[in-house]
Amino acid sequence: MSQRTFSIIKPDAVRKGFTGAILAEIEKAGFQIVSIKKQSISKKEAEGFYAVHSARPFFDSLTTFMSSGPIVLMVLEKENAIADLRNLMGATNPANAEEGTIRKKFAGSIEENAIHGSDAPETAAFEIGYWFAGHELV
Ligand code: DGI
Repeated sequence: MSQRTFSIIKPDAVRKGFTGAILAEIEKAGFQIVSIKKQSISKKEAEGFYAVHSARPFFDSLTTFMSSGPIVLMVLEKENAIADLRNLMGATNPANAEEGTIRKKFAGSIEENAIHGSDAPETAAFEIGYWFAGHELV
C-alpha cells in the first residue's frame, strides 16, 4: 500500500548545489513528490522539529546547522516509502554509508549529512504535520 514520508535536503547539500541531483535520485527510486518547498528555518523551528534529540550532546550544533541556510522540505509517496527512503539515504555517518546511497554520494560528515528521512510511521505523521498544512498536500 502506498505510504507517505517526510524528507529534507539539508543546508550543506543545498549550498553545494546538490538539490537537483538528490531530487533525481529520489524520483529514479520511484518516489512521487506530493509537495515540495524551499525555505530557511529558524533555530526555534529546528529545535521543535528535533525535540526528540533535545537531550543529545549534538542538539545545539544540529539545530544551528539546520537553520544555517535554505533547505528543501518534501512529502514523498510510494509503496514502503519510509523504509525505502532510509535505504536510499544510507547510514547517518556517510563514512558508514553503502555505495550508491545519497549520503555516500553527497554527504560531508555525520552532521552535514545531506538528507533527512522519517524513521517510522508515527514520526512521518508528526514531521509532515509540523511543516505542511493540509491544503499543501492535495
Ligand atoms: O535519522 P538519521 O538522520 O540518520 O539520524 P538520527 O535521527 O540518529 O540523528 C538526527 C541527526 O542528528 C543526524 O542526521 C545528524 C545528527 N547526528 C546524529 N548523531 C550525531 C549527529 N550529529 C553529530 N554531530 N554527532 C552525532 O553523533
